[in-house]
Amino acid sequence: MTSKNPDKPLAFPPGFLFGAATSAHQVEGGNHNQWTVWELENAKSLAKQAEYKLTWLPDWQGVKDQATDPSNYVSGQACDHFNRYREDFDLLRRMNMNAFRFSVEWSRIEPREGVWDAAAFVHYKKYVGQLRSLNIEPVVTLMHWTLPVWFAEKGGFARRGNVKYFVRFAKKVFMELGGDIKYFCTLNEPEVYTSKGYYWGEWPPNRQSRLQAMWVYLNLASAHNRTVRAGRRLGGAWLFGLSKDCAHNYPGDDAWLSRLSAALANWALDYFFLNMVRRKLDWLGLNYYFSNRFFGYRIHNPEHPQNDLGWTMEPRNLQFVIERLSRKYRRPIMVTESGVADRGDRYRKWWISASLAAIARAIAGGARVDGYLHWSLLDNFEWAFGKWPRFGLAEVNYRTLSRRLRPSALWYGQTIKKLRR
Ligand code: IFM
Repeated sequence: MTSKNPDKPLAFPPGFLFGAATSAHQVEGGNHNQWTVWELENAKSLAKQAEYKLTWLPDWQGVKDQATDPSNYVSGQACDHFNRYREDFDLLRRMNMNAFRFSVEWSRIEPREGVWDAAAFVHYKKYVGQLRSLNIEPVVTLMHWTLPVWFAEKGGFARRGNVKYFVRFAKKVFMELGGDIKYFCTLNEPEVYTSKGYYWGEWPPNRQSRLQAMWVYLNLASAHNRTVRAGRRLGGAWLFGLSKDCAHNYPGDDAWLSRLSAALANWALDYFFLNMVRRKLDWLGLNYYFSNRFFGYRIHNPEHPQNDLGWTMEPRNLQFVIERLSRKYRRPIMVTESGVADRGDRYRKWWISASLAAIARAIAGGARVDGYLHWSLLDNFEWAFGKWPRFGLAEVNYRTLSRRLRPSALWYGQTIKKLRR
């Protein structure tokens, strides 16, 4: 599936979705869920830990003041996107985008068990309506890591019996909002959610148990499958997928151990989960940020530039991940996230341009790719790192809440204009 002519001008199929992505908790502001509770409990210690854990970052001096300030770790009003979404959708329009991925916040919709908040649905209906009026295709995520407090207190996804609550929430969303939606994304990055919260113990609920992590992972697969089944029974013409974080794992040499390690990484990190849900996928969402080059069982990446979070950037390898997943699962792929933490906007244009070229090569080689949704539309609350990492096409001033499209965003907008058919 490799392109025969890598120098061909970029070509994308008619209707290809060029857009951006966000998640509710990271941008909306004013939420009350298990993450907001955790942030308030941990802000001081995260700020303190930054003083010794983050000093190795490429731009530590530039981010130090924010990273050592406890208020950085509290999402609070975030970008106030909940109230300013019209202004933000205008940014999409200015960038000539035709798609936008966002999540609906379960804790707003069902703040107490079995109690539905009509006002939350009114809000999301207007929100989706506004996108439609701008001819922007909504891609709706149901679970982007935040949970209502009552659900977390019941044990969240660590209990199989709790999956039914998620399915009930999803059905409610299908019935209330489904009339205007084509693409539903059930889960965002189940592996990151599980490993950070239950294996490494770094995120809520701070568990470190292999057994529990495995159980949560299996329950998430079940949640996806049951949600899609429920959605299909309702009879809407929806297309269901999920967003899986997948890296390009590759051997750095010909040694059998390097090859085996890369293959095992693909299996353990991607196929194990995807094989459980493959029958219930109309499309596969791919979140791409990383490459892992194996020498033996160790990862040693080439000397490429690093983004502000210290992540090595190799956007062109997106092609190989698309080709691998496309060969294995034979589903349309949608790049539901890909981006860089880059407060100086030094790398973003290069990242986007290399990513689009990678996608075009994968398409030319026979893969079906339906969209590229850049992470992220706005600077936002980057979980346990707080607000200092800047992923936005639009820079957000957290004091005044004003937005400004970065130069890379203006370039991306012009590029979309040329590429859209
Ligand atoms: O901000 C996150 C997002 O919530 C999930 N995918 C990765 C992004 C960058 O870390």
